[in-house]
Amino acid sequence: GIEAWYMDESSEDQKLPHRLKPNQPVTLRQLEQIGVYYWKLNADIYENDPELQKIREEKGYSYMDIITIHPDKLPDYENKVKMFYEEHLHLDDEIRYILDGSSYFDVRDKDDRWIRIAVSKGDLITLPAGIYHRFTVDESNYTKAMRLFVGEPVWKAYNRPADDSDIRKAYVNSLRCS
Ligand code: KMT
Ligand code: NI
Repeated sequence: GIEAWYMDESSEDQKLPHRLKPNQPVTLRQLEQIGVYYWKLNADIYENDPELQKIREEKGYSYMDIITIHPDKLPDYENKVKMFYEEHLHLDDEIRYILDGSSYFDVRDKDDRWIRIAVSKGDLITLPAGIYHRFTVDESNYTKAMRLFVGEPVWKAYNRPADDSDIRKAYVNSLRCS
């Protein structure tokens, strides 16, 4: 399963865990409250997995592709790693299924504190449209992930600040009644 924790404020290497001392864990329930959802699947059978198929049908995840984030596989690796780490939001949910390796998704909580979510093989995670977030590889420098999308993918990222956008307002509003 995934593990999540509140991050320290240090500007050291983004690939390090950045745990507080003592560690301040974040539960799945807390993640759900900010619209982050999680499934555990068997990544060894992703090419023909009825469980994945069921989720895709129920959620309408018609699109998928696979990205390998590794210095030898992804052109312009270090620049892309930096880019993924810019705080941003999207107009749609970000849905990622980790097929191999490990990495971190960071999301802002209701009080604007960073939560770090460690994902690895078999973790399917969804971040809601409008949430401020970022992504980084960890020290392993390797993640293979399936990117899922409802319909034709729109990858555009809106860097913070995007507080006046309708999607941000809708997301912030959704937090009040949950
Ligand atoms: C994103 O949205 O940050 C990415 O696509 C990065 C890699 S997906 C595990
Ligand atoms: Ni994103």
